[in-house]
Amino acid sequence: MTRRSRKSKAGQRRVAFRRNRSAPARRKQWSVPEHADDPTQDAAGVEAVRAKGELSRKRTIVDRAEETGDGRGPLCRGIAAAVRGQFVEVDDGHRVWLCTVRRVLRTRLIRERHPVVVGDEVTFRPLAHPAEGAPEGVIEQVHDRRTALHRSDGRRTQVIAANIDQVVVTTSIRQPMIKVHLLDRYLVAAHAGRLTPIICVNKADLGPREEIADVEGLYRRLGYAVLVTSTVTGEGIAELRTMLAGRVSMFAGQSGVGKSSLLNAVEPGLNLRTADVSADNEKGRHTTTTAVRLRLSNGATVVDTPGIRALDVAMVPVHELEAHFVEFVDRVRECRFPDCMHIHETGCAIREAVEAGRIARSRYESYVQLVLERSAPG
Ligand SMILES: Nc1nc2c(ncn2[C@@H]2O[C@H](COP(=O)(O)OP(=O)(O)O)[C@@H](O)[C@H]2O)c(=O)[nH]1
Ligand SMILES: [Mg+2]
Ligand SMILES: [Zn+2]
Repeated sequence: MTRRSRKSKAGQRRVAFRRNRSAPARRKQWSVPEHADDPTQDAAGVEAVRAKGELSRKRTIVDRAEETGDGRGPLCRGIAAAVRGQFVEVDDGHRVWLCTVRRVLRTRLIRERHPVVVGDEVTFRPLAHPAEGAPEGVIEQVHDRRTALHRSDGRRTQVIAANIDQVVVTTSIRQPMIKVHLLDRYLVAAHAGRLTPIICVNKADLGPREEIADVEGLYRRLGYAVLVTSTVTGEGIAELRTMLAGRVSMFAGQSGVGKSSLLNAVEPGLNLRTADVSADNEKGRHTTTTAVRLRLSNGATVVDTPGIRALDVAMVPVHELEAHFVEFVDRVRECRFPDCMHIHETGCAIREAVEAGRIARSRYESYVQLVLERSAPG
């Protein structure tokens, strides 16, 4: 095996995949022609099998349909687990490949900050398999995203993570202080991306209990799943673990609220880095610097993200904002004007509901903030 690994360093890029084959290949000319006379190739190549041992390693040669026939070797499928600068860590289900991105992909998607984001399904071409360190490759294709969480300032849209099922919008009440408007923006972004939000009120041990109950009550009444957790007392952790099982969940929320700590509590041994919140300014330091996708033992897949202070949701057209505030939806048709923006129009059913206490003022303010910043010049 070591001998063959060294060979791969010398540029024989197919060796890394051949070395696990049960029938030892003896041909010197690895690269051409592709599998034409190789009866074992089909079995090894048809499907992504996740079994243990010898067989499981073969699945790296994934899909015969993806052969390019250009003599450059097989293509593999994987999922972007982390994006670090120009490098993407691609998880093929067994190991992590360090990949660069084919330049044509980078230029084609010029409006996005990076053509590949965490959670993207990619097809990559294996390059080298060094004896030490991660195997290397080049991403040739990014597949269509099933879902995506976006942020946008109106000029540029950034995908925060792709192919996720639910967003765990995490907040504390104190240390740092809750930012309800940020929470509401996450809910809008989740709705717009067709993701299910779960609200997680963490640091329950710090109280104050009445405020926790207020937040919990408000969002439960709106129909959201709300968890109250503490990584100190263990409150709500089992419930959180259950809600993550079998799904792909992204943890979002401002820095220091305990996203990484929650994941560590859900899965002992994960050892994600966490930060102390400085008592002076109540701002968490950014220990999680890039989004990472991790698999947990209960079949959950989680994406830990660095905290962000502001979330622009300009990808949602201003007239569609009301549709993402669930308590507005049934009331807007009672507004006098059909194109009512619910800001200063007379006969506005939304504003009447706010005055009557049927819509929470904090929610209405979140909405107004989003509308006004959109109409602000510049
Ligand atoms: N009191 C209390 N502190 C917590 C809790 N969860 C996390 N912390 C602390 O809050 C700080 C920030 O946590 P971290 O997980 O890094 O937050 P992240 O930035 O959201 O990932 C760390 O010092 C944690 O020990 C909690 O439930 N209660
Ligand atoms: Mg973190
Ligand atoms: Zn109105």
